[in-house]
Amino acid sequence: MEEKIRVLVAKLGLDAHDRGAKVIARAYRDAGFEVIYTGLFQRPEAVAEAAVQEDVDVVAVSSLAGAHLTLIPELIQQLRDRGVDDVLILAGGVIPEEDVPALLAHGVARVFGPGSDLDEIIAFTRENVRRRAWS
Ligand code: B12
Repeated sequence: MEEKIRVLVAKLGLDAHDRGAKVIARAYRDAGFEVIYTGLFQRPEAVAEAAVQEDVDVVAVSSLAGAHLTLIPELIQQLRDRGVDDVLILAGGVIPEEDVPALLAHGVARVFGPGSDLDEIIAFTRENVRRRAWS
């Protein structure tokens, strides 16, 4: 049987908007992924640690409170510090277009803004996840 893709849906910092994260978590679950949700108000270190402990294939960060340019690069650094360089990192939420290039340069694979189509998110994730089992 094919192994399920494991996704960590994460909320960082003081951002209390959790609807989008829950919508994304449900969409992944309905599509057959294994989903772990961090809950609100997590520090980048805690999310990186959870990604290691849960051995996830995807870290999916939802950000709506404007701290994406600080907290997402910090999370990516924390992942690198733990030797994690093969997970697919996705971001979504209220992220201005002009901030997207900086996030991509840090290693985010794609940013999905408000109104993003859930099927497209699922398809993108499936196509771009780098399964360790396959390498
Ligand atoms: C509902 C809401 C709230 C609710 C949140 C309830 C909850 N439990 O989530 C409440 C009332 C609590 C709230 C509070 C605040 N809010 Co508010 N809120 C909103 C609002 C109106 C809608 C957000 C929402 O739920 N959308 C529905 C979900 C389903 O959509 P979504 O999250 O965008 O998700 C979609 C995509 O973005 C994407 N996606 C999202 N995350 C991810 C992650 C991944 C990995 C992927 C692939 C895709 C993805 O997929 C989803 C489906 O398409 C937005 C305005 C807006 N238009 O976005 C403001 C907004 C986000 N809030 C804002 C603000 C300023 C605040 C407050 C600071 C207000 C205040 N002065 O108190 C507080 C902050 C509280 C805090 N500590 O964070 C600003 C943020 C501005 C910014 N980023 O700089 C916004 C943009 C309003 C505005 N135009 O000013 N808010």
